[in-house]
Amino acid sequence: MSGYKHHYFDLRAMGEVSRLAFAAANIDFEDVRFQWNSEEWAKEKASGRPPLGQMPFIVTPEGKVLGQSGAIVKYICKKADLCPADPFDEAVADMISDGVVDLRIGAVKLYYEKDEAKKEEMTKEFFGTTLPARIEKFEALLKGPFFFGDKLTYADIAFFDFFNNILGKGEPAVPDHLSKSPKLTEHYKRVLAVPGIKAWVKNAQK
Ligand SMILES: N[C@@H](CCC(=O)N[C@@H](CS)C(=O)NCC(=O)O)C(=O)O
Repeated sequence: MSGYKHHYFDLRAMGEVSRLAFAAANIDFEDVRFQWNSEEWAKEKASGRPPLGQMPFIVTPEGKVLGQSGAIVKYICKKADLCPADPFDEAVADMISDGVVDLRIGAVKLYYEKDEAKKEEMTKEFFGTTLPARIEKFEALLKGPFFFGDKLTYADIAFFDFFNNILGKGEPAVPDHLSKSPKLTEHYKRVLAVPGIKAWVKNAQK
């Protein structure tokens, strides 16, 4: 074992992208899972160990602790050389990853909306306008085969996680939302074909 420990709820949600980064990087890790609203998590949180009081967080083999899914993904990808080499490209990779987080926040808001009429309106807006517009922008940024040419980076992992995990319920099939973009459909398939990712998606809890 590499000595890394990843902590998150026993769910495929915000902490799945950081699990996926470990898988893409071929770094094995202890997948520590807490039950939602459990006493174990309450105790862990009260201990002060999670740096921002949230999950996911990781503990490195040296005992260092890091939170925030985006920071964890980037750290693991730096370790495994899954980052663009050029500083501007790295900033673009951050832009893409943050652009995916915008979508993730939008999708999560729909899930938690209690007012049915409002939820319907928000759902229409998100899937009819926000998501297609962002897909078009992402397509324009794709150099191919990955966002930064031949090299898989954390931008590809973040993008894939949103479509596979958040919209596609962790199933390997290309989600319908990408059907109007042959380039991004191809990109989804390429990321899924990365051996560590393929194995993770196949075995991940559905
Ligand atoms: N921006 C953070 C959000 C983390 C977050 O919201 N974590 C939630 C679960 S998805 C959490 O830890 N909730 C439990 C709590 O706050 O006690 C990230 O991307 O890691």
